[in-house]
Amino acid sequence: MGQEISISERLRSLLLKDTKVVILTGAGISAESGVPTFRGEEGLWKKFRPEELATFDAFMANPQLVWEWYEYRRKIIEEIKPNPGHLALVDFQSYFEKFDLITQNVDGLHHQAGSKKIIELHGNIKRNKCIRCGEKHEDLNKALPGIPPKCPCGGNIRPDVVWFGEMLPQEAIQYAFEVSSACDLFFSIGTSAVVHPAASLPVIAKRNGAYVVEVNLSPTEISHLVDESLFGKSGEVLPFLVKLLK
Ligand code: BJW
Ligand code: ZN
Repeated sequence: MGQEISISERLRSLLLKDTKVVILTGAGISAESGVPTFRGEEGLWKKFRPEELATFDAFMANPQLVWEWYEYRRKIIEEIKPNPGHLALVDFQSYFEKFDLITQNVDGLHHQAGSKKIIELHGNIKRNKCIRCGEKHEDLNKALPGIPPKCPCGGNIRPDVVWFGEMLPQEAIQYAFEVSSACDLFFSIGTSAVVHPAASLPVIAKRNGAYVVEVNLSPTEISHLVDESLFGKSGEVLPFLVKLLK
């Protein structure tokens, strides 16, 4: 069993149906499902340097290596399931009348858990698109073989995710800023909060008067500004919070 979880009276008092809630999740929420995180001791990028793999320039320089890295990660994701942290957020969604779930994750596990209307800031690893004509390739049956596969137009196909230096999907990030600035209660869950613009969302929420709570194994870049840190596994802390919803 994990550590004992305790929360403030203030947070308890905010767990009401008409509280406007925004959730931001990161790789940590999927860690208990078996998805490696990016940073930290077990992070994916202990083995691979991000600038070698998660940029468009890296893909252009070594498309095979980058494609294979994503194939390796897709295989992991295919074999795993949402964990109690993802499932708790489904309960949150059905309890709170105003609720938004924003994720930096590309693994689709919130969707698989049953959450609705998920704002995916960094794309989705299961989708692909052509770097030349932009056509989306949801499945690769129509693609021509190769590593990476080719679009019928001749362009290389890449994962439909957001790499460093690339713009986030405009509608998604705009909506994320809007709801974060207008919420009462903001949770930053399982993210190191170092990658922008996602990492600005808790800051914006705080600046606009929201009560900001982080759920993480250890302190993060935003620990100094949040109202409350709940240290523990999200797969334990979030189900604990669900039990407090009336
Ligand atoms: C647990 C747990 C458990 C573990 N329970 N917790 C402002 C300032 C400085 C820089 C910038 C800025 N604005 C933009 C930038 C540049 C850049 C950036 O942010 N750089 C910083 C790193 C310095 N941002 C961008 O380039 C973004 N684009 C952009 O801004 O466009 C406009 C622009 C264009 C051109 C020029 C300038 C501006 C795009 C960012 C795209 C990020 N993409 C990635 C890869 C996606 C595809 C893929 O998956 O391969 O997204 S990077 C990677 O990091 C991935 C993640 O979504 C993202 C965040 O990581 P996350 O989720 O926080 O994971 P970790 O591993 O860091 O943390 C896990 C946490 O969980 C840890 O804290 C653990 O403790 C915890 N944990 N187990 C609870 N069981
Ligand atoms: Zn094409």
